[in-house]
Amino acid sequence: MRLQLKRELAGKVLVVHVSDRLTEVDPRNWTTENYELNLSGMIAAVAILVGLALPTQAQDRVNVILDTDMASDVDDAGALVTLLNLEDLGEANILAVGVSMPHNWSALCVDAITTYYGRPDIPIGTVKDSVLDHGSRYAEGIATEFPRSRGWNSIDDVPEVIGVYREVLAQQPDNRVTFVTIGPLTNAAELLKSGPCQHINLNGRDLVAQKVIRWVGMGGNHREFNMTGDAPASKYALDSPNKWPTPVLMSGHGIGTNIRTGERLKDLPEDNVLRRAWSLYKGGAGNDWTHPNYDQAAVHYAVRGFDGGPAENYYELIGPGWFRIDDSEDDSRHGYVGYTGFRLDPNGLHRMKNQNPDTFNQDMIASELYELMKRNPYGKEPGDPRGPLAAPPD
Ligand SMILES: [Ca+2]
Repeated sequence: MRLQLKRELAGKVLVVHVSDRLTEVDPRNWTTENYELNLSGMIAAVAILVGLALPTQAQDRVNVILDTDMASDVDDAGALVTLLNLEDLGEANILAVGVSMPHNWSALCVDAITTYYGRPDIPIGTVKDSVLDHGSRYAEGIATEFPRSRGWNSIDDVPEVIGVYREVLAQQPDNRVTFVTIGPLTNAAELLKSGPCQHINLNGRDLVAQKVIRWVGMGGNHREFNMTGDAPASKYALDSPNKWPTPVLMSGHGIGTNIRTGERLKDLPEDNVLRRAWSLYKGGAGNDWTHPNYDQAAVHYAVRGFDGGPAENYYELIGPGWFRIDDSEDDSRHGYVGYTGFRLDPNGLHRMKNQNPDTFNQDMIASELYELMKRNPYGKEPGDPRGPLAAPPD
């Protein structure tokens, strides 16, 4: 038998031939044009055709540590919900969520959102001491209006983040962890500086080198906040002799600016946690909820942008090279110091992600992100065959 099927994939047509000849199907080559495979391979072909959303095998999930400043901008809440739904779809595995801003309600807000999505078991940690606390329009509201699971009353009760990261990393196989930052780089630097602990006898930099495959961050050039908000940390993590030892890919400011979502979150029930976060941030449903997707774009790319994932071709990469961080400039007009540059170097480990003019379709990516942000959490879909969500412990 012979069957030819087509699917639009990131602007390219994938053609799959099904024949009686045995040929391997390698999903990493989705963007090449043709495959031939025998009947036994048909299941794989159908899986490719109908669902880039079909659950992958557990070993194919992207293992993610998410480092967030869940406070000043509401896109962090959108990014966490995006990641939780990518996990529910079988594409990601959330190892831990760390908070990079010492705002009293940030980690408790993460507790509430992960509880809402049926994941009260995800380890959460927070930075305790940092120069950064820009306040939040939504973190306290989410933390106090929605059930939480961890029994914390304030930031004082939350585990210190570097200890959480080290314990989680120690338990992982080598080269399997994707470290995702959607806030300032305070925790990345402190992880590198950490010493051996009871979980593993490696210093932080060696631990990262052994366990982390890549760091994907939301961070832009020039004076983008995440790269310069804690400029000394950024300099240590990206531009020092002891800098991060794996490939680093930064999702630039312009990408998130060009991907806009938010307004359709008004369609969700008023007790949906993300709708509520947006409402608190935007000052009620009477206002325009349209908002850039800086952090969601980075999380989306971290999970779907590698190893043949459907977002791999949305972007082009600038580099390799090295980020250069100037942490000496006092820019009181912007309220922070620092300046970021990028120097091309064939031996560099750093890359900047940019829109691929041939395949980047902001409306298409916004639709994907909407699907992920609006998706009902486990057990809350009417008639959900997975059954009701277990009530969080008191
Ligand atoms: Ca952020």
